[in-house]
Amino acid sequence: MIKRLAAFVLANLCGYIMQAQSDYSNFQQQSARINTLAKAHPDMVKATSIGKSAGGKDVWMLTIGTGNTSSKPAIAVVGGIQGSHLLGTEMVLGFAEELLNAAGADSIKSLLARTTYYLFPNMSADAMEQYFGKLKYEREGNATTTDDDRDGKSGEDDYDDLDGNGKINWLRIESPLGTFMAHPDDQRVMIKADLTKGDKGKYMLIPEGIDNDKDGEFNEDGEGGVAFNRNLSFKHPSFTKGAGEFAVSEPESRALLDFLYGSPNIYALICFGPDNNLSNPVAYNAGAATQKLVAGYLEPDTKINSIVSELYNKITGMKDAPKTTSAGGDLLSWGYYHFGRLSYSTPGWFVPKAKADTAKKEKALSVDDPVANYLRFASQQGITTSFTEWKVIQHPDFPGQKVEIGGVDPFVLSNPPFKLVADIRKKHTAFLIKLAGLQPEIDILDIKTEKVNAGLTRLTATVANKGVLPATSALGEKNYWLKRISVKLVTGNQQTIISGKKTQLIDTLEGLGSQELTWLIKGSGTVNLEAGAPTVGIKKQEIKL
Ligand SMILES: [Ca+2]
Ligand SMILES: [Ca+2]
Ligand SMILES: [Ca+2]
Ligand SMILES: [Ca+2]
Repeated sequence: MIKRLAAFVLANLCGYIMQAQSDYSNFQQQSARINTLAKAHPDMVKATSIGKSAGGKDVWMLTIGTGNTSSKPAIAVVGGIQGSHLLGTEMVLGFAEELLNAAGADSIKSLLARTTYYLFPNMSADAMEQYFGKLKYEREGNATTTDDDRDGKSGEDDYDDLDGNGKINWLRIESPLGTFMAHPDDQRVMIKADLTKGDKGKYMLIPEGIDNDKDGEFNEDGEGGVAFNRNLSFKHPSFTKGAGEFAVSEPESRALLDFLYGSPNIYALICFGPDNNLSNPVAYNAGAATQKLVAGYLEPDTKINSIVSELYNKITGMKDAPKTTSAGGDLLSWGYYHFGRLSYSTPGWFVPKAKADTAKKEKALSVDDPVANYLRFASQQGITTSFTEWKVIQHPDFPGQKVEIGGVDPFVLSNPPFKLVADIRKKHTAFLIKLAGLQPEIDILDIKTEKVNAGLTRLTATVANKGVLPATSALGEKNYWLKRISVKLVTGNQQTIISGKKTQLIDTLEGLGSQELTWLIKGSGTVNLEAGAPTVGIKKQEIKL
C-alpha cells in the first residue's frame, strides 16, 4: 500500500514537473494562462477579448488594478509586437503572473490601488504560431491574404523545406556573382564581402526554398500577411511587404488603437518589441523636432526618456544593446507621435557580447557579426542545437552549381534560450513596478485663506504634480486625445466668486511641477476645491473660509 502510494505521489510529482514551463507558450497555452489568472484573482484582474486576429484568434487584454480602474493613471504594456519575438509575449504574461503572485504584499496592494495596468500580451497571434508549426520560420504577418510582390497572385512562392528538417534555414550558392563570404574567424558564418577592403564574394545567400513560380525571385510571396509593427499610422510604409493596404487596416491593430484612444487615463505605453529607446534613450535632434510634422522627440521628452532609461538600466543591467531604428508603421513611434504618450520600448534581451574563450585559443572577432557572436555565446551556454551544419544538396534552380543548406536556426537571435527567461521576467516586472512609482499624481498644497474684509476671503492654493513624470509628454500637450488638468472651485449658495475662475484648465504639469491659483470669495462656510485629469488622478479638498 505504502509502495503504491509512493508510486502515486511520484507519478503526480513528475506530472507536475512536466507541466512546469520549459519553452515559450503557444496561443492556446497563452489563453489558458490568462484565464487562470483571471479566475484566481477576480478582484484584481479582468480578461477581455478586444477583438479577433485576421486568423480568428482572440486579442487578449488584461486589466490589472483594484476599484474603478478606468479612473486611475494607467500604464499600457504590449507584447507580440513582432510575430517572431516570443519573448515579448512571455514578458507581458510573466509580468502579470509575477505581480499577482505577489498581490498579498502591502506594497503591491497599494500599487494596484493607485495604478492600472492594461496588458496586451500578443498582438501577432497568427504569426507567432509559426514557431510551433510543422514548419518553423520567423513570421511577422497575420492571416490576411496578401500579394506581396503585386503580381496578381497570392502566396504563390512560399519558403520550401528542402532538407525536411522542419525549419527554414539558408542556402549558400557558390557563384562568381556572390556578395557573401565566410567569416574569417568562423567558416560557418556568412558575412557580406567588404569590397573596399579587398574582400571577394564567393557565395550567394538566400532563405531556404525554390523559385516556385519561376519569376527569378525566391520565396517572395508566402503566407505573408500583414505585420502588426508595420501597420500603424506614423510613417506607415505604404506599398511595402507586410505594411497592409493602408494604416491600421488589420483587426488586431484596429482593436488595440480603438481601446487606447478611448483610454485617456494612460500616461505611458511600454512596448516589449524590437525597438529600443529604453537601454539607449533617444537623443535630442533639433532639426527633426522642429519640423512642421514633428519627427524627433521634443527636448523635455528626451530628458524624461533619460530618467526612465536610467531606471531601466539600473534594474535590468542591459548594456551594449545594439542600436535600433524604427522602420515606420511601428507601435513605439505611433505611441509617441500620434498617441502623444510617454512611450518606451525594449526587446528585453539581445545576444550579449560573447567573450573570446582563451582556453580554446579564441581571439576577439576580427569582424563584428551578430551570427558569429551568437555562435560563441551559444557554445558558452552549452547550446548545440541552434545551428544547422552546411551540407551539399541538389537544387533545381541552380543546376551544375554547388549549393549548400544550413546556417543559424530561426528565432534564436531574438529569443533567448528559455532557461534565461525567468530572470528577464523578474527584472522587467521590477521595472514596471518602479515605473509606476514615478507616475504623475495630482496634489493640492499650500492652501491659504486671508480675510480681506468682512465677508471677503482671498483663497490661494497650489496645484502640484508630485510625481517625477509629467502629466503629459511635451508633444502630448498639443494632442487632441490628451485631457488637460481641470481645477474647479465648488461653492455653495452662501458664496460668490468675485475674482478667479470657477473652472479652469491647466495644459500640463511637469514632473514635480506646480502652479499657484487664487480666488476672491464673498461669503462664509466651506468651499470644495477639485483638481485632476485622467493621467494624474483627482484630488478634492474641503476648505473653510
Ligand atoms: Ca504574388
Ligand atoms: Ca529546412
Ligand atoms: Ca518566385
Ligand atoms: Ca519558394
